[in-house]
Formats: sequence, C-alpha cells, structure tokens
Amino acid sequence: MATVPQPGFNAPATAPAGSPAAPAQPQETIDGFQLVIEALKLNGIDTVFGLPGIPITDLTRKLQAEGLRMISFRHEQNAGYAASIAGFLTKTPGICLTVSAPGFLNGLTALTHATVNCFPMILISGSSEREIVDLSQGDYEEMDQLAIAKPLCKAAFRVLNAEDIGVGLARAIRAAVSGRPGGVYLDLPAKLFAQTMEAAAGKASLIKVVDAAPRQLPAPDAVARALDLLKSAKKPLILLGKGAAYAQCDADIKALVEKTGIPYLCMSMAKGLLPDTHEQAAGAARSYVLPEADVVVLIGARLNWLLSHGKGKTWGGKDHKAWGGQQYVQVDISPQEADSNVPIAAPLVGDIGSCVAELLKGVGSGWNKPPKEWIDAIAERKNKNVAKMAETLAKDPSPMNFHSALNVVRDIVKANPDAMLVNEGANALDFTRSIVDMYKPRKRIDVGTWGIMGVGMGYCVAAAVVTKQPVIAIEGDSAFGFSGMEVETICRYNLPVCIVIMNNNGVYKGTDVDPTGRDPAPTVFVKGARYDKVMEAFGGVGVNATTPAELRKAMEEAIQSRKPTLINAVIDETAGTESGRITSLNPSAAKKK
Ligand code: ADP
Ligand code: TPW
Ligand code: MG
Repeated sequence: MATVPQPGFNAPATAPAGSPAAPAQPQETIDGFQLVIEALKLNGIDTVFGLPGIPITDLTRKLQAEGLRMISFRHEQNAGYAASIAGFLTKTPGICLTVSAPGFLNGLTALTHATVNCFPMILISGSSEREIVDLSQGDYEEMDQLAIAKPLCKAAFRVLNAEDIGVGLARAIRAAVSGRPGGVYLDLPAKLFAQTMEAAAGKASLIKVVDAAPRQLPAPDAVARALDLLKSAKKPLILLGKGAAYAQCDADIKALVEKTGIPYLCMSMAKGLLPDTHEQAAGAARSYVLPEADVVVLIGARLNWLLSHGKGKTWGGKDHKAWGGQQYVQVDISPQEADSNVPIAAPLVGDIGSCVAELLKGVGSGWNKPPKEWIDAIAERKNKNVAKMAETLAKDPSPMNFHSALNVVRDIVKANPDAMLVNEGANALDFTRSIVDMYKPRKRIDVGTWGIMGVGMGYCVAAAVVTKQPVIAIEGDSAFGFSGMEVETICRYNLPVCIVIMNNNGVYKGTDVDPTGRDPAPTVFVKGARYDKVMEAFGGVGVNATTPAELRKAMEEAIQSRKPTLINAVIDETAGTESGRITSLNPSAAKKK
C-alpha cells in the first residue's frame, strides 16, 4: 500500500497542528495493482499462471512479492491450459494472466478449451486504452478484447474503475464455478492499475465470494423417475464422465456403483474414479456393453462425438444415424444437456454430489442387483479381451512399438498410483488410455472434448504445482511439439515431471512420402530426432530409450529423483494408424468406407 502526498502536503512541516497552515494527514491509498492482488487473496487464489509484459509486468512482480505463486510461461497458451486444468483439479478457477492483444489471443484458445470442457478458469488480460481502441486510433497492442472474448467463453467482464475490481473478480469467480463450470474473461485496462483510491474504501470494496458454486439439489420426482427406470433395467450400465471426476464426490460414486452392482465405463478423464481393475469395470468389454445395455446412467458425461452421439453401430443402432434405443438417466448440472442427441427418459438436473447422494438413498437393502446373465456375459468378454491384451503386451519387438513401451508405463503407474498422468497425441493417446490402468480419481488429464494437441506441458506444470505429486506425461512426438518449449519452465521451477515422447517420427506414423519427391510429407518429422536433448539444454535429465528395459530404468529414476526428465522413447515408425482410433472422422477414410 502506498502513502501518497495529499493536496497541501507541501506546507511547512513545522506549522503547528490545528493552524490553518497545518499539513493534512497523508492519506493512505491503494492502487489498482494492489486491489487486484487483495481481491485474489481474499478469495483464496494463491497461484497465477501467465506471462509478463505491458501492462501487467508489475502485477506479476507484485503478485510474487505478496506471496502468491506466479508461474511464468514461455507462451500464453500453455499458461492458459495450465490454468484450465488447475480449475478442473481444484474446483476453484485457474487464473491465467496475459498482456494485451497478442498475449490475450494466445490465451484465448485455452479459455475456450476450458469452456468446452466445463473447467472453471479466468483469463485476466491487460488491455489498452478504451478511448483509443474505440476510435481505432492505433494504440499499442490495440484490440477490442472484450468483444472478441465474449462469444468464446461463458462470461466476459471489464473493470474500468478501481472501486469495481472487487465486484469484477467476484462476478468472474461465480461465473466460472457455478452451474456448468467454464472459462471467464476479465478485461483490465492499463489505466486501471495506476488508479488509486482511499485504502479503507478500497478494501471495503472487495468481495469475498460466499458459496461460489451452490449445491443444486435434484427434484424429488426426477430422482424417483430415475430410480424407477433403473429398477426396470435388465442390462444397466453406468457411464462416468469427467464431470463426475470434477465433482469430487468420489466415495458416493463408488458407493452407488457398488451398492447397485451395475457395471460401469469411464470416459477418459474419469478413469480411476474407481480403479480400472475393479470387478465391475466394463472398459475391457466396451464394444459389447454399449450396444447391449438397455438403461444407461450418464453421470457427468455428454453424448457428444466421444460417445458417437448415442447413435449408430456403437450403440447397436441399425445404421450410423440411428438411435441405439437405450433409455438414459442423465445426471448433469445443465438443464439444457438432456435430449441434445437422443431422447433422455430421466434427466436428473443438479450437482453430481447431490444427485448421487439422492440416488443412493433409493438404493436400500431391497435393491436387486443386475441379472447374473448380464454380469456373466460382460465378464466373459472382459476376460477374453484382457487375456488377448496381456499376450500383446508381453511381446518384445525391436524396435519398440506402442504396446511394449506402454507396458512399462502401465507398471510404473501401477507402482505410483498417486502420480499424475498427462496424455496427448493420436496413437500415443489412444493406446495409453486403453493400456494404462488408473487407480485413483483425477489422476488422468488429457486432450479432452476437443481432442486438442498442445495441452501437454501446461498440464504438466499445473499438475505438479497443484498436486505436488510426480507427473508422468505420455506424449506423441507431434503433440509434444505444440508446447515443447515449456520444458524450460519445468526446469526453471524444478518440477517433478517425467515426459515420455513416443517418438514414431511423425503425426500418426513416420512413413509417409511426398509423391513428387520434393519435400518431406506433411505428417513426417526429422527422422531419429533426439527430444531428450531439449531437456538437457535446460539442465534436466535427458534419456534416449530404445528398449523397454531402458525406458523402465529411466522412468523409475525420474520418479525417484523427482528431477525434470525427458525420455525419447524410440517407437517403430510404422506402428501407428492414421488418426489413432478416430479414423471414422477422417473424410478420406470415411469415403473409403
Ligand atoms: P466426458 O468428456 O468425460 O464424457 P463431458 O465433458 O462431455 O465429459 O461432460 C461433463 C458434463 O459434466 C457436462 O455436461 C457438465 O455440465 C457436467 N458437470 C460438470 N460439473 C458438474 C457438477 N459438479 N455437477 C453436475 N454436472 C456437472
Ligand atoms: C491444436 C490434429 C490430432 S492428433 C495429432 C494432430 C496434429 C498429432 C498426432 O501425432 P503424435 O501421435 O502426437 O505424434 P502419434 O502417436 O499418433 O504419432 N492441432 C490441434 N489439435 C489437433 N487435434 C490437431 C491439430 C491432430
Ligand atoms: Mg507421432
């Protein structure tokens, strides 16, 4: 807090008190910088991800000086992804702080990603002078940021006066975490930071948000409808999505699954809500249970492309557009989600914690577990598929392929169930998701709803900072390239991150050639690239691993030492498939069908 001279301060200091010439008492004031910091602190926000520059350089310094963690990145997009996943992991908005125009735009992709994935995040950007921007007079980094952000996030606000900083942050926090969580933009023009106001009034203007994400209880008749439908089921299935992981009501979800005896599937980031090795886990029989199930309970999962929109062969529909005919209970906080793709017989609108608690009350001692035939049929498929997978994993081809490398990762994650697992790529993503079992909630974080490349290193930084646990990142070589320079950030903050690059020389595989013979094919990278050297450049540990044994040793050492480590896992360049497992969405592949 600065003490600034008030009018009359220059009067002689010797003048007797009370005389007309007496100086007024210096008034304690507070400026915009400090108000922003106090507002964040008051609301329990202790970490900011960002990148300095005009007009927020001093804000980054002052945040640090005031004891907040200011994690400074090499590119705003990665800071934004870090903020988005911090929001997912903590249920409090992750904060990303950027400079105006280009920095803002760099952060915007992550803000939209947060919104699309229902993660609470606030992008705070400095901006240039309104008067100049609105007349297009060519200010430094001129851009109407608020207007641009609005259609791309859940809510957007601008604060013009220091006395509104408290309100601005309070509105941003509420918008980010209440209802369906999402990304919020908060525009802070440069002039705001230098504004001062009387300190006591400034402090009084701040708002500590009470109950930012209020419980939303489901209606009793909706609960009864859901339970009735479930009781009628012969082949019920529970499908857990990342909303269920976000909700942090792990014990009740486990109780619901176990008391009902219903088999369950986990969407990618819900893996580990119950261990993948749980006897009711049906993941290894996914392609059997989806078309066969008659009643499906969706908990925090949307019937979007990741679930084939509830339609087509995946769900037993007669053609690719046909509804599979399943009856659904859909537990979601958004009242608009039901019927977005197929009819929802029993929508249950409320927060997942409250909804699951209400469902549990209806699952008493008289509850009939699913018919034995259903459970046995699933077990049969599951055992067959697990045995087949074990056979594949046991092979030791040279060069390594995805399976033999991921067999190692699978063991390491099993031995370190508290470690965070970051995952992106195409084959590197799909194989990891199906091969590497998860044992605890919110440990697996990945490309999410958009299947976005580039989240990797931002996620690693946030996961390490927020959870303090070791982080393992399984990265496609292409995927890594989107955020690779943040290896420096990982080294700078000395974070316990072990990056494994599944290096197959390119996007999907490394074997394409330019038919004209002129250039490298668009999907192919420098052959035999040594990504481990990138880590060494910044003082971390780099390892080139050509066998599972080398990979295992390097990963064990990384977890043990907690040193930033990058392992270049050399994978057979012919091993991958085009688009990993989503070949059907590739127009040329679809045409061939
Ligand atoms: P996945 O990709 O894992 O299938 P989605 O992102 O499609 O998951 O779905 C997550 C759903 O969870 C969204 O529809 C969102 O509204 C919902 N959701 C998020 N948090 C909560 C919560 N606390 N309570 C209820 N629903 C939630
Ligand atoms: C922001 C398109 C999907 S997957 C992928 C790209 C470029 C890379 C796949 O290669 P990688 O994995 O990572 O080496 P692997 O194991 O199959 O070889 N830009 C963005 N997001 C997406 N999804 C793409 C492009 C894409
Ligand atoms: Mg690759």
